[in-house]
Amino acid sequence: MNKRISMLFTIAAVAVMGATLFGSTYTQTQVGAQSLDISKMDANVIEQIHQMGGLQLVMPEAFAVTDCGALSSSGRKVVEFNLTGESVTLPIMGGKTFNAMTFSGQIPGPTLRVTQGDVVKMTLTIPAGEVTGHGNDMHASQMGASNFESINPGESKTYCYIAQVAGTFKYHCSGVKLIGMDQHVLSGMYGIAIVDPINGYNKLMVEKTAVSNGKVTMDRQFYDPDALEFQLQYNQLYLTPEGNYDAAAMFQHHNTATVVNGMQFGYVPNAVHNTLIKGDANKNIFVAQPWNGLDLKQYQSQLLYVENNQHVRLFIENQGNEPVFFHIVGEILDRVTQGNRVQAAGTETWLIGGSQGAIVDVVFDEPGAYAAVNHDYAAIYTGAATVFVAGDPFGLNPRLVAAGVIPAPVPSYAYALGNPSDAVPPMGMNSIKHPAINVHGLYTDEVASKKIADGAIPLWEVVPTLPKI
Ligand SMILES: [Cu+2]
Repeated sequence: MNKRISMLFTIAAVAVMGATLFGSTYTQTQVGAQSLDISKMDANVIEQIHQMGGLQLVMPEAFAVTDCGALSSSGRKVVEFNLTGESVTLPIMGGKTFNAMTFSGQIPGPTLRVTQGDVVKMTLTIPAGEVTGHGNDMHASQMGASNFESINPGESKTYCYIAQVAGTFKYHCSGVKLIGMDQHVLSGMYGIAIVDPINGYNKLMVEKTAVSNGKVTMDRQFYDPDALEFQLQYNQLYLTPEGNYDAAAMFQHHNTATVVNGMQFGYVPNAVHNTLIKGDANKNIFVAQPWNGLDLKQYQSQLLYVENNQHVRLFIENQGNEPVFFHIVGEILDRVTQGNRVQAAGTETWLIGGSQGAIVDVVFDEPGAYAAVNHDYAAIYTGAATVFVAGDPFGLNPRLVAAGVIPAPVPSYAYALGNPSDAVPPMGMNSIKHPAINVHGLYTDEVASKKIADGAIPLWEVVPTLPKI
């Protein structure tokens, strides 16, 4: 057994333990010290605030007080960002569904990508049949909270702002005048805005050592600012057995699931990898394969493929209530940036608090499978494990070429299978184009169809037609 396969089995062993925990204590406290007994809260006060119209009395302005007209003719590039607020039913691991709230039929919502200094013109539309009003709070903006008021079903409103600061920023539903904000966000109404630095990203320095004339010396490696990019958004689900939002569980930090881009274990090996590596779709190479099977279409788990010695940039956002201890098993984070300022270099783990973003740059030196985790064990075992595969660790190139799946050896399996659409952000000024994109995400079927129309590969249709290897 070679080293990399051995490592994958190590990950699998971790997953077995996770699955065991799942079965016994599905909902458990991650941060017990922060528990709050909702039964002791003064319900009259909350009701009183509700009766007063939420925060309207103290912040009486209308939704769109920003002057889109003046900003549109200010000489800045105007980027329109259109969202809808829609309640839909979506799957949860294990075959059940939950009552989700979404921006534009997907969790997370669409990613906005702009350059520092651009004007963002955000329009939120609530369809006439929607069950509740919604709002939108973009952390990339800097304006009074009254701009994020509620929009009623059948209405549409717009606000504008200048994206002044570079970085990764959350956006989220602000509920109905802040009432129900927790339910709306934790049911799926969140996304990110990536604001690229006006002068582009900096080149990446990775510290290595070398042996020269019998001495061990510093050997700094420099990488071009252009990078292969991914987005990873962490959150929790708090659900009743019927799939409804469970506020009492939220106040006690008793989460039902930890999700990355809306799904538990959404980026782990699937039946296709079993077939490729084991020759049998049902012989798992990773024990936790909850989104396995081509029949799951856009919900089937998919791996993240990168090349060795390639600059990889990760846009990470913690959308949830629990801290994220971002760590990649088998790697050191080469650089961590927030607001285009380097916060750390050569660090093992980076703490990302609630509603905080970070940009992590990393180079995967050796072929292998690497698990990016929230290094909170409760989070790992409830869904926060994401597997990157660098290079050709399974030695598939000769077999794929011989079978005619690919014409020549490839530097990553992305050339054969693509990378998952929900993990790939829109292109920016220093983005390396992914060789292919496959359809993957907590999407409605309508959104998945649109991804296919835009060129993403529906692997559930394509894989059965590929030559056997
Ligand atoms: Cu909402």
